[in-house]
Amino acid sequence: MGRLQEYKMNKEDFPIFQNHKDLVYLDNASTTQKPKQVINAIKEFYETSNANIHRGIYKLSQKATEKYENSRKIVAKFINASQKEIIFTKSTTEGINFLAYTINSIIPKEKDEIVLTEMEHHSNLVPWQQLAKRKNMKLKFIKVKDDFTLDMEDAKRKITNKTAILSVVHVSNSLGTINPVKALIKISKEKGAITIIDAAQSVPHMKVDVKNIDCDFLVFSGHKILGPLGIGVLYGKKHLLEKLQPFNFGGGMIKKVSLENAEWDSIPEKFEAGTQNIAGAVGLAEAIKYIEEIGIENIEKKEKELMKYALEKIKDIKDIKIYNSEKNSAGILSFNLKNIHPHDIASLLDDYEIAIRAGHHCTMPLMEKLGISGTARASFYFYNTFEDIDKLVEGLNKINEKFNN
Ligand code: 7TS
Repeated sequence: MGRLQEYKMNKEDFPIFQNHKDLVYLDNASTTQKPKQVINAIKEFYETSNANIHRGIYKLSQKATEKYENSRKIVAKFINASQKEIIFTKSTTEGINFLAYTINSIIPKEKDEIVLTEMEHHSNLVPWQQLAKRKNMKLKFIKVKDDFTLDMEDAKRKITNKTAILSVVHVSNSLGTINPVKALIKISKEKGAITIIDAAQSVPHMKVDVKNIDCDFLVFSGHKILGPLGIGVLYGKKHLLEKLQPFNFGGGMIKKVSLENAEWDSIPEKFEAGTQNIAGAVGLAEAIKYIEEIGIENIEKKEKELMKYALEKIKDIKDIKIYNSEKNSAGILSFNLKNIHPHDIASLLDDYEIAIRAGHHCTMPLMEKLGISGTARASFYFYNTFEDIDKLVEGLNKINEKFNN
């Protein structure tokens, strides 16, 4: 068949699949399942190393601090950043909100436009709407073409000398489209804009090198890359993080405090006020080690094969409409069946133990543009199999037989 050798790319390490033997999990864009190595690393942290970090003189606290900082190092290396450029957050959403609250400290007054795309997740839209309202700035949106890719001619028109911020999604969670972020960043740099990448759907699935794409900031969530819930990453270029004002104030982020004033610690501590999700960082680092053992390139390759196979099989289903760019899509399959609401598709597939997502996927403006209320979405990760796709197709055919005959 010429299928990829599966390396460790199977479900063996994932206890959820032992506990749900028939589960066909195709909602990886929402959150991924966790291998036992990640679960054990978190358990081990609490059993052997739990203490608060950066403050204890005692050995246990030093051990916890070492583990936390080592996690930062592992994350940094994974995206080709330096350790000081990695700030732990709660999630992608928190990272973008943090930027929307602090970025004004580094943008020139005469620049008052924020450029996004029509395919942004609400997390990379609503925080900017709020900033625009607070600071009287203007939002502009790069158009999505009929083939579900970005209109780069429109991007060139919309990104101008007035652009303060370009914030774009790397891989669309609704369409799977892989956006040409490097080219968008280059255009924006020429106009002196700050560039932000929402990498929630790219970092877990493909090689992302922040130096290569040359973004100023990049955010992603741990739970979408085999890691635990409640830990995320904000990458920022060192010289910009040094200039940026903190958003959360309190313990752990100061150098010196008097009754009236405070001086900030250096980066990254300046942005990590209060007790951090130490076990979350440890779990995320373990997840990245797991990914590195397989090789992110191998993951990308397998998901491409899964997607190609899925697109080939699914297009023969009666009355299906597909919302993917055939040439340029990550492993996110978006579709509708005639006369059947996407929620009904998801609910009927659930009867066959197939878990997919249905709805607007937190991209309501995109759905409105497409003239639909939502789609059914199957999203893959490396542990998915060709058999999972066969079962999805079989399920969809059965649903069609029931409703469209
Ligand atoms: N940006 C993109 C592109 C996303 O896909 C998501 C979550 C977020 C931001 C927000 O991430 P969070 O970890 O802060 O919640 N996307 C989805 C999804 O597609 N289905 O559920 C969550």
